[in-house]
Amino acid sequence: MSISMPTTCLHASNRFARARAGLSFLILGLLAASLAVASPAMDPQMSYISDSVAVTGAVENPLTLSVTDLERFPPQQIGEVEMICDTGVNIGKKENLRGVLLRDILEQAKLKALTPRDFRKMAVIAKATDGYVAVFSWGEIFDSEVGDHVIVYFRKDGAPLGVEEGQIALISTTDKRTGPRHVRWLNAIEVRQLVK
Ligand SMILES: Nc1nc2c(c(=O)[nH]1)N[C@H]1C(S)=C(S)[C@@H](COP(=O)(O)O)O[C@H]1N2
Ligand SMILES: [Mo]
Repeated sequence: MSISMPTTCLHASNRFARARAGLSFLILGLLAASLAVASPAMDPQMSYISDSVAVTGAVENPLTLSVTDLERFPPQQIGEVEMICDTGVNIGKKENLRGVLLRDILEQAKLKALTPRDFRKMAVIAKATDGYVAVFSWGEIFDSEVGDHVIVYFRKDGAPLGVEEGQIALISTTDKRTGPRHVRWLNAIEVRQLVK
Protein backbone atom coordinates (compact mmCIF):
# COMPACT_ATOMS: atom_id res chain seq x y z
CA MET A 1 0.00 0.00 0.00
CA SER A 2 1.46 3.33 -0.96
CA ILE A 3 0.83 6.76 0.49
CA SER A 4 0.51 9.38 -2.09
CA MET A 5 -0.42 13.02 -1.89
CA PRO A 6 -3.33 14.18 -3.94
CA THR A 7 -2.07 15.55 -7.24
CA THR A 8 -3.66 18.91 -6.61
CA CYS A 9 -1.56 19.28 -3.48
CA LEU A 10 1.66 18.39 -5.38
CA HIS A 11 0.87 20.96 -8.00
CA ALA A 12 0.23 23.55 -5.36
CA SER A 13 3.56 22.95 -3.62
CA ASN A 14 5.42 23.00 -6.97
CA ARG A 15 3.82 26.28 -7.82
CA PHE A 16 4.83 27.62 -4.43
CA ALA A 17 8.45 26.52 -4.89
CA ARG A 18 8.55 28.03 -8.37
CA ALA A 19 7.10 31.28 -7.12
CA ARG A 20 9.68 31.39 -4.33
CA ALA A 21 12.55 30.70 -6.74
CA GLY A 22 11.22 33.36 -9.07
CA LEU A 23 11.09 35.88 -6.25
CA SER A 24 14.68 35.11 -5.20
CA PHE A 25 15.85 35.64 -8.77
CA LEU A 26 13.99 38.91 -8.92
CA ILE A 27 15.55 40.11 -5.67
CA LEU A 28 19.04 39.01 -6.78
CA GLY A 29 18.50 40.71 -10.10
CA LEU A 30 17.43 43.97 -8.50
CA LEU A 31 20.40 43.81 -6.13
CA ALA A 32 22.86 43.26 -8.99
CA ALA A 33 21.27 46.07 -10.98
CA SER A 34 21.50 48.52 -8.09
CA LEU A 35 25.15 47.54 -7.52
CA ALA A 36 25.94 48.06 -11.19
CA VAL A 37 24.45 51.55 -11.02
CA ALA A 38 25.78 52.71 -7.68
CA SER A 39 28.79 50.77 -6.49
CA PRO A 40 32.44 51.88 -6.73
CA ALA A 41 33.23 48.15 -6.58
CA MET A 42 31.63 47.68 -10.00
CA ASP A 43 33.04 50.93 -11.46
CA PRO A 44 36.23 52.07 -9.67
CA GLN A 45 35.94 55.53 -11.25
CA MET A 46 32.83 56.22 -9.18
CA SER A 47 34.96 56.67 -6.07
CA TYR A 48 36.93 59.44 -7.85
CA ILE A 49 33.95 61.64 -8.63
CA SER A 50 34.43 65.16 -7.28
CA ASP A 51 31.44 67.34 -6.41
CA SER A 52 33.32 70.46 -5.34
CA VAL A 53 36.63 72.30 -5.65
CA ALA A 54 38.39 73.77 -2.63
CA VAL A 55 40.54 76.85 -3.26
CA THR A 56 43.17 76.94 -0.53
CA GLY A 57 46.64 78.17 0.43
CA ALA A 58 47.88 81.70 -0.18
CA VAL A 59 44.44 83.26 -0.72
CA GLU A 60 42.46 85.93 1.17
CA ASN A 61 39.15 84.09 0.71
CA PRO A 62 39.37 80.29 0.78
CA LEU A 63 36.48 78.88 -1.27
CA THR A 64 34.62 75.63 -1.72
CA LEU A 65 32.85 75.68 -5.07
CA SER A 66 30.16 73.25 -6.19
CA VAL A 67 28.94 73.03 -9.78
CA THR A 68 26.13 75.42 -8.85
CA ASP A 69 28.69 77.90 -7.48
CA LEU A 70 30.80 77.58 -10.63
CA GLU A 71 27.79 78.34 -12.80
CA ARG A 72 27.73 81.86 -11.32
CA PHE A 73 31.09 82.80 -12.87
CA PRO A 74 31.25 84.28 -16.39
CA PRO A 75 30.68 81.33 -18.76
CA GLN A 76 33.32 79.93 -21.10
CA GLN A 77 32.48 77.63 -23.99
CA ILE A 78 35.03 75.28 -25.55
CA GLY A 79 34.03 74.15 -29.04
CA GLU A 80 36.66 71.45 -29.44
CA VAL A 81 40.04 70.51 -28.03
CA GLU A 82 42.39 67.77 -29.23
CA MET A 83 43.69 65.53 -26.46
CA ILE A 84 47.41 64.94 -26.94
CA CYS A 85 49.18 62.65 -24.49
CA ASP A 86 52.61 63.65 -23.19
CA THR A 87 54.02 61.03 -25.57
CA GLY A 88 52.64 63.15 -28.43
CA VAL A 89 49.93 60.65 -29.31
CA ASN A 90 46.55 62.13 -30.23
CA ILE A 91 43.93 60.26 -28.20
CA GLY A 92 40.83 61.97 -29.56
CA LYS A 93 39.01 65.19 -28.92
CA LYS A 94 36.69 66.75 -26.39
CA GLU A 95 33.81 68.86 -27.65
CA ASN A 96 31.26 71.35 -26.42
CA LEU A 97 32.56 71.93 -22.90
CA ARG A 98 31.08 74.53 -20.59
CA GLY A 99 33.20 75.99 -17.83
CA VAL A 100 34.78 79.07 -16.30
CA LEU A 101 38.25 80.60 -16.30
CA LEU A 102 40.65 79.38 -13.61
CA ARG A 103 41.76 83.04 -13.46
CA ASP A 104 38.24 84.19 -12.55
CA ILE A 105 38.12 81.68 -9.68
CA LEU A 106 41.52 82.85 -8.42
CA GLU A 107 40.42 86.49 -8.63
CA GLN A 108 37.47 85.72 -6.40
CA ALA A 109 39.73 83.87 -3.92
CA LYS A 110 42.21 86.78 -4.16
CA LEU A 111 45.84 85.73 -4.00
CA LYS A 112 47.57 86.70 -0.77
CA ALA A 113 51.04 88.21 -0.89
CA LEU A 114 53.01 90.60 1.31
CA THR A 115 54.34 92.66 -1.60
CA PRO A 116 53.30 92.93 -5.27
CA ARG A 117 56.50 91.20 -6.31
CA ASP A 118 55.54 88.12 -4.32
CA PHE A 119 52.73 87.31 -6.78
CA ARG A 120 55.25 86.36 -9.43
CA LYS A 121 56.71 83.75 -7.08
CA MET A 122 53.43 81.84 -6.90
CA ALA A 123 52.31 78.49 -8.23
CA VAL A 124 48.76 77.28 -8.70
CA ILE A 125 48.39 73.54 -8.12
CA ALA A 126 45.35 71.75 -9.54
CA LYS A 127 44.63 68.47 -7.73
CA ALA A 128 42.34 65.53 -8.36
CA THR A 129 40.72 62.94 -6.10
CA ASP A 130 42.96 60.19 -7.54
CA GLY A 131 46.13 62.10 -6.64
CA TYR A 132 46.73 63.50 -10.13
CA VAL A 133 48.28 66.99 -10.09
CA ALA A 134 49.03 69.73 -12.64
CA VAL A 135 50.90 72.98 -11.94
CA PHE A 136 50.64 76.53 -13.30
CA SER A 137 52.64 79.65 -12.51
CA TRP A 138 51.19 83.05 -11.65
CA GLY A 139 52.86 84.41 -14.80
CA GLU A 140 51.06 81.93 -17.03
CA ILE A 141 47.62 82.52 -15.59
CA PHE A 142 47.72 86.27 -14.99
CA ASP A 143 50.29 87.49 -17.49
CA SER A 144 50.14 85.32 -20.61
CA GLU A 145 47.83 83.94 -23.29
CA VAL A 146 47.79 80.58 -21.51
CA GLY A 147 45.64 82.09 -18.75
CA ASP A 148 42.91 82.97 -21.25
CA HIS A 149 42.47 79.26 -21.99
CA VAL A 150 42.69 77.44 -18.65
CA ILE A 151 39.16 76.26 -18.00
CA VAL A 152 37.48 74.61 -15.03
CA TYR A 153 34.60 72.79 -16.72
CA PHE A 154 31.52 70.90 -15.55
CA ARG A 155 29.27 70.33 -18.58
CA LYS A 156 29.63 68.53 -21.88
CA ASP A 157 26.97 68.76 -24.57
CA GLY A 158 24.75 70.50 -22.03
CA ALA A 159 24.84 67.60 -19.57
CA PRO A 160 26.83 67.03 -16.37
CA LEU A 161 30.23 65.34 -16.90
CA GLY A 162 30.34 61.52 -16.79
CA VAL A 163 32.05 59.34 -14.16
CA GLU A 164 35.22 59.29 -16.27
CA GLU A 165 36.03 62.93 -15.39
CA GLY A 166 33.11 64.47 -13.46
CA GLN A 167 31.64 66.34 -11.90
CA ILE A 168 34.40 68.95 -12.30
CA ALA A 169 37.53 68.92 -14.44
CA LEU A 170 40.18 71.34 -15.67
CA ILE A 171 42.04 71.75 -18.94
CA SER A 172 44.65 74.11 -20.33
CA THR A 173 43.29 74.07 -23.87
CA THR A 174 46.18 75.75 -25.73
CA ASP A 175 49.01 73.60 -24.35
CA LYS A 176 51.03 71.84 -27.07
CA ARG A 177 50.14 68.55 -25.39
CA THR A 178 46.79 68.92 -23.70
CA GLY A 179 46.88 65.61 -21.78
CA PRO A 180 49.23 66.55 -18.92
CA ARG A 181 47.31 69.67 -17.83
CA HIS A 182 43.93 68.07 -18.16
CA VAL A 183 42.76 67.18 -14.65
CA ARG A 184 39.80 64.85 -14.31
CA TRP A 185 37.90 64.79 -11.00
CA LEU A 186 39.31 68.17 -9.94
CA ASN A 187 38.75 68.75 -6.22
CA ALA A 188 41.35 71.30 -5.12
CA ILE A 189 43.25 74.35 -6.30
CA GLU A 190 46.12 75.24 -4.02
CA VAL A 191 48.01 78.52 -4.28
CA ARG A 192 51.55 78.46 -2.97
CA GLN A 193 54.36 81.01 -2.88
CA LEU A 194 57.39 78.99 -3.93
CA VAL A 195 60.13 81.47 -3.07
CA LYS A 196 60.51 83.95 -0.21
N1 LIG B 1 42.67 62.88 -12.43
C1 LIG B 1 43.39 62.48 -13.49
N2 LIG B 1 43.45 63.27 -14.57
C2 LIG B 1 44.18 62.89 -15.64
C3 LIG B 1 44.89 61.69 -15.66
C4 LIG B 1 44.81 60.88 -14.49
O1 LIG B 1 45.41 59.79 -14.39
N3 LIG B 1 44.03 61.31 -13.44
N4 LIG B 1 45.64 61.33 -16.77
C5 LIG B 1 46.07 62.41 -17.66
C6 LIG B 1 46.60 61.98 -18.93
S1 LIG B 1 48.12 61.19 -18.89
C7 LIG B 1 45.98 62.25 -20.14
S2 LIG B 1 46.72 61.92 -21.61
C8 LIG B 1 44.62 62.82 -20.16
C9 LIG B 1 43.68 61.99 -20.99
O2 LIG B 1 42.43 62.56 -20.94
P1 LIG B 1 41.11 61.75 -21.38
O3 LIG B 1 41.28 60.35 -20.89
O4 LIG B 1 39.98 62.44 -20.73
O5 LIG B 1 41.05 61.84 -22.86
O6 LIG B 1 44.06 62.98 -18.88
C10 LIG B 1 44.96 63.44 -17.90
N5 LIG B 1 44.23 63.72 -16.71
MO1 LIG C 1 48.77 61.02 -21.02
